[in-house]
Amino acid sequence: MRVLLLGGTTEASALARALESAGIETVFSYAGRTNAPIAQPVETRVGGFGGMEGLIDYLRTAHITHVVDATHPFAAQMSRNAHDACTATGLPLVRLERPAWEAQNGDDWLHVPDIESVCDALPYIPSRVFLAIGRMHVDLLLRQPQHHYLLRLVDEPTDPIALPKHSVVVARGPFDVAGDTSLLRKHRIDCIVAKNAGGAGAAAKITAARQLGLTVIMIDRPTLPRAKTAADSQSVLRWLGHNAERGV
Ligand code: 3Y8
Ligand code: NAP
Repeated sequence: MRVLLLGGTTEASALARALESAGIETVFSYAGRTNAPIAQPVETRVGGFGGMEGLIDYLRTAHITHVVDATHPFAAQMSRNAHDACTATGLPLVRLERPAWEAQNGDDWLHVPDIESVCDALPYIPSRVFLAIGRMHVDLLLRQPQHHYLLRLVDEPTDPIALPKHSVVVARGPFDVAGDTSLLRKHRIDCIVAKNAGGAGAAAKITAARQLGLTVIMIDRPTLPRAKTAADSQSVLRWLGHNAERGV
């Protein structure tokens, strides 16, 4: 058995530790989006595969027998490629999925279907907005230049940020409620833009927003192809045990 673990999330790192402890041969895969991704206790590869075809080639040349998609719920292209490549090769695939966050008492959420819809949900009057969606989609907010944006990025930005009024905080999660509460207070934030990432690593800002009575513009998840899913590491290990006779 040789598992390809498509990673880049808190849950993927926890699963890598569980697979290593179970003595299951594993290759952890990063896209290579950050300068210094967290080291993993298993063999690790960094970089894209070259689309679905490149992934199919990789699965064959690397003698992969099982694929676990533990990527972020917004890493939709990777999940689609993994689904299509496993369908084409007949390799077993499971997706490690963390439940979406659900609004609780005291939450003030505005749901938007995708990142492109965030702008229309922002208030018109100049506000102070915590844009907690990384660096890839910042330019979409240029249509609302009147706000002051707080950006939290994993690495120092290499290109200038086009938003006329912004501050940058460089930090890698997982984050905690005390830290996010003081961040929101220090920057006098009025509203937060967040992806419905689920999981614990990004949830602190949602809890802090509830406690501070702030509006959250919540971006709903993209739809992914149907696949076998698992909720935690133990379910994946059971799935691997169940499928041990296939693909070896
Ligand atoms: C490269 C691996 C671990 C994984 C930790 C989780 C938690 C902290 C919270 C906020 C939101 C955001 C962002 C975020 C979080 C975890 C998890 C998570 C959100 C690393 C990592 C990689 C990435 C890529 C990066 C994206 C960006 C998104 C920042 C490592 C640290 C905003 C998503 O500069 C860039 O290009 C960054 C790109 C994709 C979204 C974007 O579009 O900018 N994650 N994040 C992975 C790879 O190369 O394959 O560097 O070690 C992983 C983590 N980020 O093991 O502890 O599990 O969700 N990541 C979002 O949720 O909105 C930050 O600030 O509150
Ligand atoms: P994406 O848009 O779904 O994928 C774009 C391309 O990046 C893929 O087609 C693939 O390139 C490559 N790629 C993505 N994940 C990869 C992986 N784990 N290993 C190897 N190649 C990968 O992905 P994304 O949203 O940019 O996310 C990139 C990484 O950051 C993923 O590991 C994800 O788990 C992590 N992450 C993303 C977010 C987020 O908000 N999107 C949040 C936290 C962590 P090829 O087509 O060339 O194979």
